[in-house]
Amino acid sequence: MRGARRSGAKRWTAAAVLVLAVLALAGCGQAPQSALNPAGPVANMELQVIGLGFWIMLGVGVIVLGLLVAIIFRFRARRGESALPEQVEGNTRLEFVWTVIPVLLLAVLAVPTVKDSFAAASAPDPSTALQVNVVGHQWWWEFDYPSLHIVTADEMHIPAGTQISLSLTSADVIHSFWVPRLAGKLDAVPGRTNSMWLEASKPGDYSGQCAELCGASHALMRFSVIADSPSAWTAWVHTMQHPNTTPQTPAAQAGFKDFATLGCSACHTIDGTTFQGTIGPNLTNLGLRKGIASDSLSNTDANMARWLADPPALMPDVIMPNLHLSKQQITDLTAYLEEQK
Ligand code: HEC
Ligand SMILES: [Cu+2]
Repeated sequence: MRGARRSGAKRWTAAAVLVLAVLALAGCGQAPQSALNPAGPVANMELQVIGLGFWIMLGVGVIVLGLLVAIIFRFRARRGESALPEQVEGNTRLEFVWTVIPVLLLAVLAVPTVKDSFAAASAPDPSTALQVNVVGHQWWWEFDYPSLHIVTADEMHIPAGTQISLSLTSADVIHSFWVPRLAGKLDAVPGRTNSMWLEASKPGDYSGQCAELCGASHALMRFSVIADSPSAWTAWVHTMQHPNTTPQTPAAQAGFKDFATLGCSACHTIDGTTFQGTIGPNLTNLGLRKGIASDSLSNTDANMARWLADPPALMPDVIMPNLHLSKQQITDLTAYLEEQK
């Protein structure tokens, strides 16, 4: 009997240690998409509101649970007690107190929440902010820099230390633009323009994700914000504005022809060429990108070949059809697309 109780206690201790260890380990590892690891002023501001809410809730939790435990012990039935305790039908003063306190706490939370919501909607200095128009598509993001005449997809280069003004909309269903380390989420809604701003304090690669269920490949709708140093930014803008579009190798020359004849140009634009389709991503300087297919595959020749061979196999419901390309066509198209950088 004793032994059984002791091993029961051991089991409980082991379970408790395990649960605590799991909770503690959940905080380990890298956090490329954590709002708790902010990398710019908007994310910092938002983390402060999260922090305020956290401490208020922790305080409420400790007080309420502490009172609960104290009351359970203080008023428990003692041995030999059988009479019904005094029955309380209500207490106006207590009810008043536990209504007013939450109202006050919510009012305290509302002040920075409302203030910061307005502050996050538009860049503090619109005259120096860089404008980027963002369009969500099933399942990729289009980034249009009107002042620079650059359009790209899935990788948004920005200069570090600069405010970026974003205007968000969608070409089909509701998406949500979210780069957790730089700013909170904002919906991209068809027929509407929502605005927000963000800034990366330091150069780096900040990963983002569509945060609104938008169809079969929603989970693959990733993107990156790449914050460049001043020299890297100037170089990127120059390369994007002056793409080298003349195919160099024989394979690339064949790929260039295929691109025109196999229907690719009906959906894709390559700046500096006659390819001006707008249904799919702008592929200018595709070889510069680190990812393809909404940043869900790394940009290697092998992955490009897999993608061209059967896009719907990698991305369910994608608009780009399986064009039943031959091995040769895939090799040539890959050579053509990847050499542009
Ligand atoms: C009917 C329109 C359509 C046609 C035709 C089409 N594509 Fe696409 N393509 C798309 C769409 C839409 C995407 C975006 C997929 C996604 O990420 O959601 C895409 C994505 C891509 C990508 C990845 C781009 C990126 O931003 O990562 C490449 C490369 C590509 N297409 C090449 C081609 C080539 C080469 C052809 C011709 C053989 C072709 N496409 C034909 C619509 C089309
Ligand atoms: Cu989406």
